[in-house]
Amino acid sequence: MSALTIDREGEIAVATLDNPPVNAISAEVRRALWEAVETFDADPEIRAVVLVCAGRSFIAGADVKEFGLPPVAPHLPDLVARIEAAAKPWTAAIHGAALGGGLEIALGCRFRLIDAEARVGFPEVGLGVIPGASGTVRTPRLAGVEAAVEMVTSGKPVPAPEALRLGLVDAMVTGDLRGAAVSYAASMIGGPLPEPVSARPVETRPDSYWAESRARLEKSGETAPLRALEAVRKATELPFDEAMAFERATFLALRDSPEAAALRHVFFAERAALRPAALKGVAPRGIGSVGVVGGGTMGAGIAAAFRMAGMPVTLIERDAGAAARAHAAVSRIFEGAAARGKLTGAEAGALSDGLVCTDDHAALGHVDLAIEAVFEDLAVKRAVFDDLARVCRPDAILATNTSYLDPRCLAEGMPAPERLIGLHFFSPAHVMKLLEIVPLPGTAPEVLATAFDLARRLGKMPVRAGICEGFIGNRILKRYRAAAEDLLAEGVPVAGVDAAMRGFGFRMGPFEAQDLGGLDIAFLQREAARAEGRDVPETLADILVRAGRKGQKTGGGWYDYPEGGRRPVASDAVARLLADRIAGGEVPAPEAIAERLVGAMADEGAAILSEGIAETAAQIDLVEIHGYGFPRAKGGPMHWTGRG
Ligand code: 3H9
Repeated sequence: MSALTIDREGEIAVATLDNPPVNAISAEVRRALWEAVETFDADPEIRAVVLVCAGRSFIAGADVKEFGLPPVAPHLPDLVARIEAAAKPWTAAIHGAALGGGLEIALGCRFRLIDAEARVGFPEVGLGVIPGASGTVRTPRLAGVEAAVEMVTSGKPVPAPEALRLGLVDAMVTGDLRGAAVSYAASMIGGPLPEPVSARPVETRPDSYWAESRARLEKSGETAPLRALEAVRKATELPFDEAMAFERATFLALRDSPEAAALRHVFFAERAALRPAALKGVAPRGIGSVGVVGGGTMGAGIAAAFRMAGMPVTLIERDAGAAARAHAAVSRIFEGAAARGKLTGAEAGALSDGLVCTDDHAALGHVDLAIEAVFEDLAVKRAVFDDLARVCRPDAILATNTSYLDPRCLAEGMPAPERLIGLHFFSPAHVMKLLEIVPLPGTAPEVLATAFDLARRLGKMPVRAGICEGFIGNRILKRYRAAAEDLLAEGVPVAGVDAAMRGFGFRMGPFEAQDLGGLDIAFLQREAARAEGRDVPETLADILVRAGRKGQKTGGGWYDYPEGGRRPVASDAVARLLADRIAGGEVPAPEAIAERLVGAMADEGAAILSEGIAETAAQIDLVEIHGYGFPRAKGGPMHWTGRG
């Protein structure tokens, strides 16, 4: 069945595109649209055309699945030009989203109507490319240079009212979009047509404008936004056809780049992560209210995350004073968001008001989900779990936020094991996207499905993790840190390792990151394991912590931080402390350092995969990107090393 159905409404042909799930433009869709233009042009009874889409959205863009394949005619820029040159004027009726190639098709139409709830945009830079079918060339002719630059370099979609204000669309519709588009198209029959967008004039801008825009974009370190800027500049300085040729060549070159391949890998991995195949058809439970036990940094962040997703939260602390402090800590998160303009003062107030902090466990009697986020100690956590089993409804889901403990030990002998699960948030929990979901042997499928559904509602990236020390993320972190210490032992300076990883694309290197978070947490874990009689070799970090160097909070860790500042300075004290563990040697190039450390991450990832702790290499990549700052444009350690 063709993706395009044709209906007639008097002299108007209504072409309905139906290519689920998001009407992406595949080769078949391009062919069908091309044939439709030819057919309508040849039909004397048709005087105008309306293009609408079935399903939840107008066209969401070119079919990203085809990006790895050779381009097949008719090519999208030619199709857009063919629609624009049609003898019968086309009207695009946009609902949901018109993105990338979808918006480009709309720009080829003579008229554009938009549903008031819809949005339009060019998200291509997020895939490491630029618009490739006239987005950079037609948009400045319609919406002006500044708006075009903002849209194609940021990738952010604009809502319907803004699209109308910018002149990207001709009218905004509330209600029956198809009917409105047919009436609109009919009303234009016989009248003078507006010039096609390609024939409209475009303003130029001085060199200084382009230099400033470039300087602003260079900070991100990404290639595609800079290339998108160049393409808009060409659109203002060259004739239409030459600007189109530049845009197309740039699009094709970027499409074949390793960066774009990595970003496509992440794009599909992220979408697959939200809907695990194993849970297809398993209905999640509705979660209307949440309890959190523990109001420290982690508990407060978790409570804030649930409040921001609109769920009422009850937080339990050990006494009334601690409960009041926890309430203040969570409220500060909302106030901070309001100060940064992310929330209004009233919204921040409402979020605080929906949080109850108390020392009375019985207050959790009504919640659908309770999460313990207390101190990382088996006995303490087990006592909390026992309390929860006592006070919560028998069907409430009970979750542990443990990062290192074995949740099976925590749950041992508890009644109703089907409702127990691990939900491992990352600090700060209201910011970090990663959520490791750790099913226990007895966890019911619908409890697991509920965890994935919750992740979606919280705007988190869920990854299912099997049980082992550190699950996926912290296990790889341990290996990464050990490999970084190996480099120090071979004579690479601390700052040399950090600079190499920043050069690779991390915001911070492994040592400065430890100084920020504190060296003592991992140290205490190693000490606890040693106390249990396990063989945990002395790390270089242990030597620093024993000397009182726990990171920025103690004025020094791997670096010195003079006068309580945050600027790291190479430390003579560290050099002295580690002197007899460090051999002199040839210092590898930064690229070789990064290759070695990312290789270590991937080696651990491969072990994790072979043990079934992670289901796919792509999920390991998501853990590193969303939990540990791995550069998205490199696709994650498994992808980058060719193992994913
Ligand atoms: C482009 O257009 C280049 C042109 O300028 C030039 C060309 C020459 N292709 O996100 P969802 C799939 S670049 C293929 O969960 P939502 C997705 O994988 C493109 N597949 O839905 C998933 O599949 P599955 C520029 C696509 O309702 C399913 O659709 N456009 C594409 O939360 C549902 O996706 C973009 O970058 C695609 N383009 O959000 C738009 N898009 O069910 C990217 C989606 O098998 N897309 N799929 O897992 C989006 O932003 C969101 O999908 C959208 C819907 C907002 C549309």
